[in-house]
Formats: sequence, C-alpha cells, structure tokens
Amino acid sequence: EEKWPKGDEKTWRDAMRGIHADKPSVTKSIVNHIQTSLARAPYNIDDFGAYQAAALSTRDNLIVNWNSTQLHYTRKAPKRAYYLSLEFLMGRTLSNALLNLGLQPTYSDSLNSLGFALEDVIEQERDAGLGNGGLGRLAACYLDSSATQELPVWGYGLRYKYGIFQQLINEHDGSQLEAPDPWLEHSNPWELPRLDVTYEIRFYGSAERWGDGSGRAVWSGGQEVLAVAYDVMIPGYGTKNTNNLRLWESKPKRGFDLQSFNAGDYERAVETSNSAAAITSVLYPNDHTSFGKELRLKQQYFWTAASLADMMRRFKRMDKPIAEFAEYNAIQLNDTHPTMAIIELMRILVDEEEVPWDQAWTIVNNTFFFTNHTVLPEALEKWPVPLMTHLLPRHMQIIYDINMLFLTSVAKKFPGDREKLNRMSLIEESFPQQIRMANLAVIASKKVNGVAELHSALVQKNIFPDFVEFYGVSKFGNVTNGITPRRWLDQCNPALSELITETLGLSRNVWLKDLYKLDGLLKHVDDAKFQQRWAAVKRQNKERLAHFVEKLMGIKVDADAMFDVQIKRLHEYKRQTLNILGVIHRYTLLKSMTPEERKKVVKKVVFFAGKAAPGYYIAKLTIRLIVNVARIINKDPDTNGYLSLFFLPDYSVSLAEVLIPASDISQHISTAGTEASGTSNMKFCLNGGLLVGTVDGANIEIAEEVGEDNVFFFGHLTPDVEDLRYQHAYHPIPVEEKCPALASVLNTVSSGAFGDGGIYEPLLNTIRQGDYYILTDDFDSYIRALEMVDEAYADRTEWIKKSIRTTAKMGKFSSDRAIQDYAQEYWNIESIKL
Ligand code: B1H
Repeated sequence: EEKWPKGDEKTWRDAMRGIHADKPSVTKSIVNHIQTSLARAPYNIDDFGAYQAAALSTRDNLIVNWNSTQLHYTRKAPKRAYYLSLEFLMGRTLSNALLNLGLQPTYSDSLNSLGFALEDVIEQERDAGLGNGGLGRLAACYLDSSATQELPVWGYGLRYKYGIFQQLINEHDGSQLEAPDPWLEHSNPWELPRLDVTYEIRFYGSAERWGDGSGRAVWSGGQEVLAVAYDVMIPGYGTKNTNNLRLWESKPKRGFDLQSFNAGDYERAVETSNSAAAITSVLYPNDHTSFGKELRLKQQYFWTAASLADMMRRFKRMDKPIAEFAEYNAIQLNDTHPTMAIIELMRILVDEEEVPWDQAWTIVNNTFFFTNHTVLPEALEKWPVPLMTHLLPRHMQIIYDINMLFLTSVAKKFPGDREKLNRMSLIEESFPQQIRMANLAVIASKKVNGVAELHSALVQKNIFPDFVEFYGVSKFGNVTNGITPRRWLDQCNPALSELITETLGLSRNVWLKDLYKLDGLLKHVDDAKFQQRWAAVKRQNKERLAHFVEKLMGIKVDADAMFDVQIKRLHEYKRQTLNILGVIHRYTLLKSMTPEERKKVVKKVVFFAGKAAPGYYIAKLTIRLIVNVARIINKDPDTNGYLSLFFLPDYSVSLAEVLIPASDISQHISTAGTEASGTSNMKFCLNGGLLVGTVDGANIEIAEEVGEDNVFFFGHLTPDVEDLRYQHAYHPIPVEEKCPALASVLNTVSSGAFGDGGIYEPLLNTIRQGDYYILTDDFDSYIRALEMVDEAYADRTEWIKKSIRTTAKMGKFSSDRAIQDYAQEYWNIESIKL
C-alpha cells in the first residue's frame, strides 16, 4: 500500500466529507449552497434557486462516489470499455441522481422543511438534449446500466453548446419553427470542468511519408485546436459505483493567434478562434441522413482524436507494453460516426509509437466493436476523398494503405471477382470518390452487431453480405436494444412502481436490477383487486397528462377516452402519415354517423409529438397537416367527445416521461424492415401500454415475449416490401383502385377540408406516386388493426389483463441485459465493485 503523499494523513481524513445522507446534513448542504454558491438570501429563493441548490448538493454527493470509483478503477487496472457516441440524450439528472443514490426521500423531506416540493423543484431542470432520438437515448440508458452493474465503462462525446433545437409551432400555418437550445445558459451543475485535461488536435497541414516502406509518416502544419474535458458523473442504481461520461469542448489553442496579431491582421486572428469554438457549438439535427458537411467531419475527428489521446494517456500510466493495448481497452462505435477513431489509433500506433503496421492493425482489430443502427441507405456515411485529403491528409494516406492491403487479401480469397472488390473497397469510385465509413468500421472491428434480431439479419443479408462471406458469420451478431427501468418505470411512473413492488413482495431494488422478476405479476393477473389498482394507476397517469395538455393547449382532455400515442422523430419510414390519414378516416366516419351510432364508438384522444429535421420538407409538411387536422377536429361539435387530436410541441425526454405512462395504446408502424429496433415501444409496454405496430424491429421480439394476442400487428412483412416497391415502380395501380378508403382520405385533404389542400399535394403525392413506404398496401390492414384495438378496449377487464401481461413480460428489454451481452460477448470486461 502507498503511503500518504502529503501532510498529516489524519488531518486529511478527518476533514474529508462522505455522503450527506441524513436529513440534517442534506438540509445544511442545500442551505450552504444557497448562501455561498448562489450567494442568495433565504428571502428570495424561488423554485429555480431551490433546484440549483439541491442540484449542487446532490452533485457534491456524486463527486464523493465518483472520486472513489475512479481511484478504485485506477488501482485495480482492469480492462475498460469506452462507448463512443456523438449523442447522449440524457434528459434531466436531478431526479435520476437522487433515485440512484437512494436519497429521494431525504431530499424531498429536506426541501419540504425549507418550503419546497421536490416534484416542482425537479421540473425546473432543463433537459440535456445532446441527441436526436433513439440512438442518443440508447447511449444514455447504456451508461446507466454500466454504472449499475459496476462495469468500468466510460462514455465519450461532445459538449455541444446547443443541443437539439427547440421546436415551436407557427400559430398561423401550423408549421414547425426551430429555435436554438441554449441549455448551458445557467451553469450546469452536473459537469466537472477539467480545464487541466486538454489535448491539441490538428487539422489540415501536410503529411510526409518516411519513404522507407514502414508506412510511417509525419503530419505537421495546419490548424491546432484545444480539446477540453468536461466530466459528467454517472451514478449506478443501488451502488456507490459512479462512472464517467467525458464530453469534449473545443477552444482556440490560444485566445488569439499571436503571429497574425503581430502582423496586424486582427480580423484573421479572431476568425481562427471563432472557427475553433465552432467545432462543438451545435448538435447536427439530421438523423438518418449523411450530409458531407466539413464541420461535421471536424466534429467527428476532434472528438475521436481527443478521446483516443485520453485513453492512450490512461493506458500508458499502467506501464504495460503497447502490444497489450487491446487487452485493456475495448472501444464500442455507436454507428459509423466515430469511425475515424480507427484511423486515429493506427496513426498513433504507427507514427508515434513506432509499432510495425501489421501489429498495429492487429491491435486495432482487437480493440474496436461496431454497432449499426439503420439499414436506410441515405444514412450510410460517406465522406468525399477531396475533403478528407484536405482536412486530414495523414488519415487519408492511412485509409489508402488499409484499403490496399485489404483488397489484396480479398483478391487472394476471391480471385478474379472485380465487382466484389468494387463493392468491398473502402473507396467508392464516384465523382468525387467517397470513403465508405461502414465498410471501414466493419473491416477494423472485432465484431459487428445490429440492434434487434430482424435488423441484425438484414445487416448481414442486405448491407454487408460480401463481408459475411469473407470473414464468416461469427464476426456478425445481434444485441437487442434495451432501456433502463430506473428512468422508464420507477422515475416516470412511481405509482406503478410502487404497485409492482407491493404485488411482487420484493424490494424495489431487487426487481429494478433484475427486470425478469416482473414475470411474478402473472400470478396476479386474475386478481380483481389488483386489476382495479392497475387500472387506477393508468387512470391517474392519464389525468396527469390531461392536466398537462390542458395547461399547455387550453383544451380539456377526457381521461376516460382511450389515449393513443405516437412519439418519435418525424420520418417517412416511421409513417406518421399513415397515422394521421387513419385519424382523418375515423373522423370522416364519425361525421357520417347519427348521434345514436356515435355513442357506440370508443372515445379516443390521439397524441403526436416529434421533431422533423429542419431541411426535411416532407416531414415538416406532415407536422403541418397534423396540426391543422387537430385544429378542425378539436372544434367540431359533431365529433367533440369522440375524437380529439394533439400535436405536442418540442418533444423531449421529459415530455416522453409524462406521455409514456399515460398511454393505452402506442403506434410503432414503420414500413417492415426499416425500423432497426425502436426503443420507445419497450418503454410503452413496460408501463402497461399496448402496442399497435408492424412486424418490424424490436416489435417482433416484444410480441415473442408478451404473446401475439397481446399486441396488434398489421401490414406486409419485410420480405414483401421489395416486391411491392418493384410493382409500384413498374406496374403502378392508381390508389382509387388499390385502396379506395385511402383514396377518399387523400381527396378529403386535397379538397381543402383542413385548410388550403394545395399545400399538402407534395406530401399526398409521395403516396399517389411511387409510394416508397407502401402506405397504399398497408392502409386497409392498419384500419382493421385499429378496429381490433377498439373492440379489445371495449372489454375493459380483458384490456387490463393484457396490460398486466405486457408489463410482466418485459424483463428482456432492460438495458442491463443488453449491457451484460456487450460486456461478456464483446468487450470481455468484468464488474469491479467499489
Ligand atoms: C437510429 C440513427 C441515426 N438509427 C444518423 N440511426 C444520425 C443515424 O445524426 N445522424 O447522422 C443520427 C441517428 N438513429 C435509431 O437507433 C434507429 O432508427 C432506431 O430503430 C433504434 O432503436 C435506435 C437505437 O438503436
């Protein structure tokens, strides 16, 4: 054991604080922060001030655990895993931190005595919206599960000054407006600035090969930017282990460029510093599209280079031979966005560590793991060779060298197959040439996985068949996504959590850490008392949502009606269009009924929420249609009470936490084979909402778990989709003939029932012509599925039973299970309890 480094050990130890876990010390620490950190008097503290003080106090507690955990990991020197993601959609932290620390009741109590309600205080926090959707939220759930399972996992990402844009709805025409999200406006208590942890990151310049056949080169000149670390503490649930999420901020290497300044070129000096800060200024809001923008590539390199420099420094402190790098480090690539990390590690090993090329490549091959998240071709990242050559000349050389050696090995295995070489090459022979990042990620990684069974099969069959043939199928796997039950059940639905705890007769920290335990609810499905309480919880959550919507939109919402929810990014493949056209169909039908007939119809409230990429015209038009249909329906006295419709603006993690527990049914209706997994489907079902969906992504595995009779499936299957698209292209049938019901809905919109029909023509025409997402083929069976939902809902007891059975069978979808898969089958890392 080391001896105490400085001064008197006892003096140090006596002065060090532990966790403030009892009410008097929590209260004291909150008030301390009000007095000193906030410099405010007790007379004028509002909820926001109370939030800041409670957050700072909670942060102190997290720091104590975080420090001990990091020290412990350093001492034990285990193999570590790093999750590289350009997005971490964290949402709020206070409630989660208190839950994981087990200090919710204490802080609630303390705040009460100080005159505040914890629920109101929690509401003051802004979401950390550093992500677009599922991919970013998945990263956040995986951090929670890694810490909870005491695994030495760090996240690496970017500290964007502006997260996902704020969505506003134009009052006049109902269209989406975007505003910046200045989430750091007030200081962020959840991060620790590490102004001493910095790295210099180079761009541009030139690369000079040694010319000795070693593959080595020297890269110099260009622009240097500083990466500064900000650490976000990630507490595990029911453990002291507190992991780290390190986010990088860019800043100019100096405040200004001294040389230019001396030359009198003040403007250029300021410009250099501007462009350095620009790198981490904003999250790109385009999910599922690759744009080819220089700044985006700069982000990707800046982040991966800083992260690798940091890992390398940590590794070197362990004093192990560089050849053992992969025995101590596993790096998970969250989609292709961090693929430049592969090239950067090659550069470090070959140019700086003087490792021979082949050995460096072996190290790389044992370090990286790659997860693909989508099969949509427009999302597959490619970077123009001229851009890469200009921005990262040395990396371009390395890519060429990797490609040359790789294609040589392919040619050896498949002699004479030039087409195969063309398809597998890292360089696409287009004008300009493009680097295929997915191919690079595949050849450099030890394993490649998709995010649900069907998706992983499609990854092998449709995206990388040549690579499966070349490497063998064992390089390819599946890890079905998961969600953390801490945030997505206990926190967002405390009443249900409590009912479950009581019914299972287990302490909640048992089943929240082993979600398969939910299975024990099945024994109670027929217990009438339990059914009643289950229904009462749902009802209470619906009232909470109704209240929220009433406050927001000024319209009364009937909590007796069925709540039908679709919340996700707006995208043609997710088919919000199918949903809204279905709503119009229902509305038209209701209008045509007599008042007597209407009384037999199930009352329904339909909710939409989601953002559209600012440049995605059709998606934005869909929002406009939904908003304008809502405006007509909600003020129609004929249908009032039977159908209402809401588009809730500015969808976020926090809004999801209110919507999900309140749903009776949720829609996951992508064109079969297009939604890689989906994760909100798991969240709804975990909260006892039923699912209407296509046979796609994780819907399939949910149905496998809960039984097909507890989900409402519809639509064509994945293998049909290709044929249908072929028919649309070469043997089109007019909508009127193929699907009269849909044609009539389209005509209703065209005729101006929801405002000027003309503006919607481009949207309607995507269906009338080409219909790439096969709405004309699925509409009838969709409507039939919704009728089945109505029928099932009419038998309330049976519905409640379905709801209970659904929650009971969601054990598989805990992100704890997913992280265990990664830790054991991919990273080969083990838990280290603090
Ligand atoms: C998913 C993305 C994505 N797949 C590009 N792909 C992005 C692609 O900014 N970009 O460039 C951002 C995001 N996101 C989603 O990942 C899938 O559509 C979901 O089905 C899946 O559940 C989720 C998590 O695996």
